[in-house]
Amino acid sequence: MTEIFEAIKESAKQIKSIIELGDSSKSDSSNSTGDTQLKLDIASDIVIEEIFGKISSVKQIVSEEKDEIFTINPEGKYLIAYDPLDGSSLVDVNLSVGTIYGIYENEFNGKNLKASAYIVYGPNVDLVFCDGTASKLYRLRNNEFVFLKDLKLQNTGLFVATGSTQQCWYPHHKKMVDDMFESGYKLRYSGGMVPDLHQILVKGGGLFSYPGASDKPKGKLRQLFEVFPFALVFECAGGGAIDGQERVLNVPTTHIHDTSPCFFGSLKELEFVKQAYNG
Ligand code: AFP
Repeated sequence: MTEIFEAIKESAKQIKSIIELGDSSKSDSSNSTGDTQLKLDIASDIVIEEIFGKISSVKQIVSEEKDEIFTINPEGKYLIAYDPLDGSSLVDVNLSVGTIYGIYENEFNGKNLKASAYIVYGPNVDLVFCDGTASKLYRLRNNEFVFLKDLKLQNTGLFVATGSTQQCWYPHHKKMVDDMFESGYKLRYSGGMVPDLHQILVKGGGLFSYPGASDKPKGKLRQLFEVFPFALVFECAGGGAIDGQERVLNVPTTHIHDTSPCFFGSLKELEFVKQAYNG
């Protein structure tokens, strides 16, 4: 796992440099789910593929930008699913973006997720690594990642990040969100899940939701590359992650690009979700 952590840190430094080069224009290709790729998406994907392609403990890698799984070392132990540059469309409006990793064993599914990590490229470059017991925050200083603290969620928080298109929300979801605002929660939503979730984790509490809705009944965020890695981070920080009913890491995966409705937050806020979604 140490060489994977080192590879994550090296990839982060190189992707930071790519973002600073500033070419956020569209490429003439699209990814496996039809999204138009930015040159940044492709360049970031190449960085990670090259770095992880040299690690003997890695058996397979799969990118959110691709449809095929690549075998690196058939004798390797770990399966890596990654989103090379989540929220890349926000670069040209100078908002924070991120990279997300899920580190699995045996199979790509929630039950086999052993560790996860994410990087936020913003005013600082922050890295959170979760080994399944603690979610540890590091910050890039003088080109080295320095440990800052273990992330700990309070039982409740102040912020809600409300994803998906509001006109498509189911009535019970809209009522839950309206009730939360009525009771004083503040909206914090940038459209980038990595900084939006990082804010709740660092500020110590709140709720991020990307629900199923009439336009996307299974939500938008992808299980392997986005939902499961953050679910582990939130659980290890003393919070949780559900799909509305159950622990999201228990949701079955049938295809590598499966999505899931997802709610990440402090325990009190997740109770609001369970009440709203379970009558
Ligand atoms: P892009 O990668 O296409 O910018 O989408 C970012 C994202 O996957 C995730 O980071 C956000 O939480 C979510 O989409 C925002 O989606 P909505 O714009 O539908 O709220």
